Amino acid sequence: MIWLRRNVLTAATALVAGSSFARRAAAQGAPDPQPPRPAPQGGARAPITTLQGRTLPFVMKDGVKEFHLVAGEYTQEFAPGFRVKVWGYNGSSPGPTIEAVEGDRVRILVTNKLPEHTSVHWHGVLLPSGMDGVGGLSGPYIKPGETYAYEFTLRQNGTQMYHPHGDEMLQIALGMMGMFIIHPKDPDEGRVDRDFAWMTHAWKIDPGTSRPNPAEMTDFNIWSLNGRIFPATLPMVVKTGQRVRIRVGNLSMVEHPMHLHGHHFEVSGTDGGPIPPERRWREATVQVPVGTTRDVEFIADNPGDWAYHCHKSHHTMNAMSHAFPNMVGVNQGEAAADIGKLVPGYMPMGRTGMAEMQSMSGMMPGPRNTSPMMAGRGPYGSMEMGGMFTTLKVRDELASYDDPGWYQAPAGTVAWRVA
Ligand SMILES: [Cu+2]
Repeated sequence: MIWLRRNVLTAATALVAGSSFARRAAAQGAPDPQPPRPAPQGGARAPITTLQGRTLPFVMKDGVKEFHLVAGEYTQEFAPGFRVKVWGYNGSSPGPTIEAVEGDRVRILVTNKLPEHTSVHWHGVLLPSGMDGVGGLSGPYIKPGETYAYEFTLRQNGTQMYHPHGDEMLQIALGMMGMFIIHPKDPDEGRVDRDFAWMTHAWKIDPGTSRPNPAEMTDFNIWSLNGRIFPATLPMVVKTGQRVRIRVGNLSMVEHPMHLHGHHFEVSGTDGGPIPPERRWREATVQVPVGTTRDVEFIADNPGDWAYHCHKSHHTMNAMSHAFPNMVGVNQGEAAADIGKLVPGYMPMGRTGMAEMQSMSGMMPGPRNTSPMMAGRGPYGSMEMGGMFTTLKVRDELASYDDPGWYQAPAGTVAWRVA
């Protein structure tokens, strides 16, 4: 299947998510995956961990927390060797997480380094109409080169977001978005030990190109968590017994059912704020609709390496084409031999499934600047995943929250071959 080879199998390099990639990403100006952070304001509240990203710093000016977002175009490495021209904030897409406390007065300066006007809408934040950032409706646009100030007092807590509200189709498609997390005033309210934030996104980036196509409405091919795709996503590392919150934002065009293995969680919040304990419900998958956020909470009481991923199976794959016939169950034997005479190196694929493509990753040449459709190696072999996939690593003992490596399953606790 020539078209399979050309369109679907886009393997060029073996992908190994590791420290060398993180170092290289840092050297290119991308944020350090888990930078050292000062103690959180106001006590022992767990800070937000934006894996592969960071929290936006602020300065105090006359009792106001002043933040500065810079909108611009950046080159971002979604996975080793796969560079994408994104629009974002302060060097990345998503932009840095804004973290503040209920009751804070915040001033957010926004400088526009884009070639066209923009604005910033504070999604779900309760504020005066003139601060809402809908270009033309609540205020003027920020023209290229200009800096505007948005200033308001936070009178809620919860998981909110920020994004442009002007040429939205293009600016959001190219990556302009970020999380805006407001902690409760009382640090004991909703207290957790680990607090993770993920921003999902869907992109159309044709293999071999680096510009996301903002005209795409439905046929996306790259699915990211905090601006990276598996296996370049970092694991959530927690200690056994810790209370964990995972916050997910969705400003893509598609909903994402986010599934956690090994644990049940309670859905504890939306972009409408925290859900009172008596009204929470238990799930192992939470649907994160378009244009909203979901928080989930659980006790990490099950040591191991647990998959955390969008449950749409096409969202846990990397660059792919959907324009090929269904070859599952089709015997290509004789035709393959005939084509092989004409096209050196041709090999038939897809009859028994597509897992065979995974084993080809890194062996066959593909277009430059893309990522294998299915990738990632675990302790027992290839994982055949991509896109919106990462892991929750629960350990009884931890020296730090750096990746502790693969779980060493106790003897007799791994499924075994019987025939
Ligand atoms: Cu999804």
